[in-house]
Amino acid sequence: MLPENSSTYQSVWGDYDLNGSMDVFTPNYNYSQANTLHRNNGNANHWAAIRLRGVESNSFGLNAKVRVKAKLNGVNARWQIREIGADVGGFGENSIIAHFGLQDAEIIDSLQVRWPGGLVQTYTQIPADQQLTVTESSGPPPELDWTAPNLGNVVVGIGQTWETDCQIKNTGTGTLTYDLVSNQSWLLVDDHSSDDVAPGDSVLLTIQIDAEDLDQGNYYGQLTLNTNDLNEATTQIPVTIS
Ligand SMILES: [Ca+2]
Ligand SMILES: [Ca+2]
Ligand SMILES: [Ca+2]
Repeated sequence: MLPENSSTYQSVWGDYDLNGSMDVFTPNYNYSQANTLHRNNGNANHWAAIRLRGVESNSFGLNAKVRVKAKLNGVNARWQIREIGADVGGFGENSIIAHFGLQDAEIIDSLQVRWPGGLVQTYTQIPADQQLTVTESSGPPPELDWTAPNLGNVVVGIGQTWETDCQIKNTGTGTLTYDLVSNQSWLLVDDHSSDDVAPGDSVLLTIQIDAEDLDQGNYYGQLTLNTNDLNEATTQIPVTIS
């Protein structure tokens, strides 16, 4: 993996490209030699990455313990644990994002974060294959309640616009924060694209497809809804027009 005559004291781990597989970076102490990054092309196994944002504790969540319980190979529900640290050595540090390999598990049964100050946060039924941010909070949890609009095959005449409404509701007991992002200039979300929703409240969004400047043909886009409801943290909605 390392080039010949490479001079190093250590390597560090992290999933820099978020493909679910850990990559290795080796800093070189000899200035005339390059550092090396080994990109791991990975495999089909499921995974999860947990990033911490401390509020009362230190902001990286150093010394926090992250535990994940999942049924590996469909049978044994087992716990795995990572302690967030920055204590590897003098030439580099491992990623401070807790990374878990989950084999065939598509769902995390239980995620538990124990902060250095003693606070414990627990979440259940979280989809695998994503990076989640857990913010230190003793407050009650939000609960996203919405139905993703079906935008799978919208027929919009060239030169025309089309729109639909979509309601985002918070049926939980803590504030819901969301962010709805489009990856195409012809796919628009009105000015509530990012907001806070108080418990019991809801927000009505307008999603618009603007084909005014498009040529005849098929177009593909995607909306992504990010929220602080951990088991519905990311929802992707494919949008196709013809
Ligand atoms: Ca990777
Ligand atoms: Ca939820
Ligand atoms: Ca829900």
